[in-house]
Amino acid sequence: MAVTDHVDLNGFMEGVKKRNPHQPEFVQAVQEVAEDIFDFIEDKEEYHSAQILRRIAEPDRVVSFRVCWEDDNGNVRVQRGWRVQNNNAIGPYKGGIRFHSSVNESVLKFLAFEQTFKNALTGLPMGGGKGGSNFNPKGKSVREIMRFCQSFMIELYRHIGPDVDVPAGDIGVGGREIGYMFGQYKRITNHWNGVLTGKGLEWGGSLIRTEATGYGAVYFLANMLATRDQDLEGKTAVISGSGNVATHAAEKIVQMGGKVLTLSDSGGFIHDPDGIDQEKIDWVKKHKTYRRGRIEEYVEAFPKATFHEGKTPWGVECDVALPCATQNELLGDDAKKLVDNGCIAVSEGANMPTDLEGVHIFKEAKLLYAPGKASNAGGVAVSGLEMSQNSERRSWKEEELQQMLKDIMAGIHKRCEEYGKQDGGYIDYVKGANIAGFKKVADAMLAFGVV
Ligand code: NDP
Ligand code: 2IT
Repeated sequence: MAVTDHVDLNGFMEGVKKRNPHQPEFVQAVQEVAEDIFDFIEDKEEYHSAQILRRIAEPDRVVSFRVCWEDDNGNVRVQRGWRVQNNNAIGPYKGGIRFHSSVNESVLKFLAFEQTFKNALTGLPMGGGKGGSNFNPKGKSVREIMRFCQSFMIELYRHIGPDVDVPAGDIGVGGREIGYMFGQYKRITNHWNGVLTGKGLEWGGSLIRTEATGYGAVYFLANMLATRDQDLEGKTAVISGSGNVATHAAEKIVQMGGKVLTLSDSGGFIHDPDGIDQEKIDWVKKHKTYRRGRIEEYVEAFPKATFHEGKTPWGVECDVALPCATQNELLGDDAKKLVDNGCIAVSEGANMPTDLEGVHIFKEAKLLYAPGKASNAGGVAVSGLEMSQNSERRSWKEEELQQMLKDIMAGIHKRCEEYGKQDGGYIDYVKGANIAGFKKVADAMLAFGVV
């Protein structure tokens, strides 16, 4: 008899907690997946006896390293860097790099675990990984950021490669940081290859990679609304964050006829009742990226807007909501507020922005609710297309890539529908995404035997 025959969901989670003490984000991500997978594998002995879920929830490896760099005053600074290689059953490890003071092993393990399912959902051959550092880019000069990126790559380069592990951007890591890291990788190895994605267009990057996560989250939202014969025309949207994902999600909402009411950062949120149109979005992009400003300064440029210090935007009445900042930024009470205020759909641009209580509230209210691993997969999908273009040594046209992104998001929606449709027609996107992602990785792992 298989060992796991004796283990129910609670027993499994007890083991995960015991093996991963002080890693609440990782435990949370595993719990959300395990809740669905235990139902799915109940009558599937092959997954039990091969201990597939237990193996996916144990990273292939976690590399942790010291990163020393010198600040502009000549002080030696010491940070910690990591690369979590969670699972490479269906392709090379793939996933972003995050630079933020909150980064630790738990956060990166949760992100690498989620990435494994997300990448499988795209239909492209990519395994799951994630990396980063507790380096805080806020207030650092561009030279300091460059020196940090170079020092980070001096260790990271030996763990990555175009057929091994392909990092990209995430919070605090955009085109500039990818440039510094790619330059250093090339300098150390003398190889020009597709080892990183999110590269500049002049040096191997793909068109629409920058926009892809935010645009994809809105395409996914439109796919969900279509199941209820609705679209975005005239809908009001509440968005959190003001970085890459948030600003491009806002842009696509506006293009599809919606009205964006809010954006935020770690200081609070701005509410613009007139709507944040393309001109205002362009202002935010410049302000946050190049001037590295704060969102509260929006109200000086656009005085009809208000700034709400230290608050998240979920109390603002809206039709649709897109959390696009960070994990656990939308809690149970926030989910209740959204439901009570008549919100009909939530599409996550961020990874695990909604806590478990919030997820359960959305599901009970039968909201159209897409977990990040489904709705924010557009970014990594176009990263996958960047890898293909690098291998082929050619660049595809913008129209081709736009169409591929739309098709990939529609494909993910279909896979979620296939595994998530409930009696009565409600689509449980969390369940659909978890099972579809799991099945693909699990079947590959079964083929490899006990490794
Ligand atoms: P950016 O660094 O461009 O922007 C991050 C935004 O989130 C900023 O507005 C930032 O505010 C805010 N933020 C970050 N941490 C916190 C926090 N602890 N509390 C409140 N606000 C916070 O990152 P991205 O837009 O790339 O990433 C946003 C989310 O999307 C993340 O969850 C990321 O994992 C996810 N994602 C990103 C993808 C990509 O392609 N870039 C792909 C798929 C998912 P502040 O300036 O104050 O720090
Ligand atoms: O969370 C994510 O999917 C990303 N940060 C993008 C990863 C990638 O490899 O493009």
